[in-house]
Amino acid sequence: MQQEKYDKSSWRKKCFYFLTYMFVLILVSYCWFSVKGRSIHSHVAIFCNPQTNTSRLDHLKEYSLERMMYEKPNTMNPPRTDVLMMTPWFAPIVWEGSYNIDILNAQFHQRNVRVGITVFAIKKYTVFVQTFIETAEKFFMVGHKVNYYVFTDRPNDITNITLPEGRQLVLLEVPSYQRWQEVSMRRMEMIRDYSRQRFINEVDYLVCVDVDMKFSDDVGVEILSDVFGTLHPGFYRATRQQFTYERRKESTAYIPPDEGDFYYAGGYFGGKVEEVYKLTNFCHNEMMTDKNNHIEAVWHDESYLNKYFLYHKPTKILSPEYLWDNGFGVPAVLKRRRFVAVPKNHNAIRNRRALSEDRRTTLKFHS
Ligand code: 5GW
Ligand code: MN
Repeated sequence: MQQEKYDKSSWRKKCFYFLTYMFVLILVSYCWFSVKGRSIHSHVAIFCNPQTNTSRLDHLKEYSLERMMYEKPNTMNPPRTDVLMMTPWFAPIVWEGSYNIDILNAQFHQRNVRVGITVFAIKKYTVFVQTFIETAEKFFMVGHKVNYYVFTDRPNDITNITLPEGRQLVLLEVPSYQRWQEVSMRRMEMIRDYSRQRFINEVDYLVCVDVDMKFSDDVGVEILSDVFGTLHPGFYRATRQQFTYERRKESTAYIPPDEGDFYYAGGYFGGKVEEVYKLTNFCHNEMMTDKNNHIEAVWHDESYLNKYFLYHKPTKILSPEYLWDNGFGVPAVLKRRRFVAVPKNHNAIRNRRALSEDRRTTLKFHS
């Protein structure tokens, strides 16, 4: 009996403990889940709460133009009807009369734009540097911040030119290649490498041009855009069939006869540093692929540039006003000659082997 009584109370006790245990367990797990659930909710709430939300849009710099006096643009009367001023992908083609430089200067001054201009002066081409910079000081990006980047194998041959505040000359010593084709083509690789290391930290835009040139009229911020190319003076009236694109399928620069918008000049392209990096990286890589396959595109770097622009459309195009050669005369559509080839004494400037492969002789033939 005693034993039975004892067992009964012990069973009750056990029951009590068990129920208490279960109650505590349910209570704890309820609290735990509800806290966890709440914390998930509060996590979401942080993102939705407009009070604690931050955005880049809260820190935008406000740009606004001053009051300006100029002729009203006329919707029904375009400034030029003799030339194409817009591509089918809505990139402007820059001709005299198509822009108002005062509006553009005001916009670019507010943004405190910095422009780098690259030229290569390898071997005897150092003779062109002085005229290039002296004329650029008169006409290129006047009033804006400019860095001249002169790539050369002969830094001692470049006479130091004193420049005003906000403009500087930077000499970049680079190797010279034996073949002139290689001298021309390796520009892509060097511009790419310096864009990564240096230009991206120093300038907003790059303008990459030939050095055997002089400025003879204004070249300003109207040329600037994400990525721009220039109509070759020998081909701006030409048909697709006349364009001297690379036509051998074996080359990466190959363009089929039923494709192509314009024939862009190898001696004048540019854009934001990031875009120039992408362009030069593409061209250099395609050149290296071809080199491994023992093929070189017919017009060297220019052929690869034309391939790039076919499938990566430029956001602005410069008319031949920006890259002229007086060997082509002075057509009526050309209201200004801003940047003109300096006639080369081919015997003195180029080596004898280069003569037989002269580029311009062929260009004249095609124009
Ligand atoms: C030398 C011989 C034949 C072709 C090019 C060169 C050469 C070109 C050179 O010895 N040194 C040199 O620095 N260059 C760079 O490549 C110059 O920046 C030059 O403006 C650019 C393209 O060569 P160009 O200007 O002779 O090409 P075209 O088509 O304007 O006559
Ligand atoms: Mn040239």
